[in-house]
Amino acid sequence: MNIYFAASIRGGRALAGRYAELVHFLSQYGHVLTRHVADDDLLSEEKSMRDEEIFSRDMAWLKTSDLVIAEVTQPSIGVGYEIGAAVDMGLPVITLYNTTSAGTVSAMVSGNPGIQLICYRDMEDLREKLIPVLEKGGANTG
Ligand code: 6IA
Repeated sequence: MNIYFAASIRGGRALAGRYAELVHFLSQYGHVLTRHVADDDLLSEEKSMRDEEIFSRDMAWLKTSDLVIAEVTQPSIGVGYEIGAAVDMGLPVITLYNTTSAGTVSAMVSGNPGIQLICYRDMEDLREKLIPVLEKGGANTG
């Protein structure tokens, strides 16, 4: 199973540690195409790629994915775009939101019946909620 993991990059890297935990966890269930979103050196590495190259590569990866998992606690325009594109492609989309954060989830995510939203307190809570979904390959989302 190809998993496209989406998480904030230019939207802010405050939760980069959580993204790394998630990539590690998700790798037990499939091939994570977007491991770089958990990379600490990402913002310096990013300078070597043109934005057009980043966009084309990510959209190509999205088309080959079986499941999209997006961490939406830290708002990010790129993540929102990827979620919208994935919904248009008919892919199952699971969004993850940490309830201990000060923010709120966009209504474009929480109000969309085609997107599954998992609210979690901590990594342990998230694992418990994600495992049954991942074992079904992301089926029956929404
Ligand atoms: O607006 P944001 O930058 O927060 O958007 C983040 C989302 O856009 C992520 O889910 C990524 O899939 C995608 N994205 C944004 N920048 C990059 C990027 N930079 N590489 C891949 N995907 C990106 C270069 C990193 C690299 C050379 C290691």
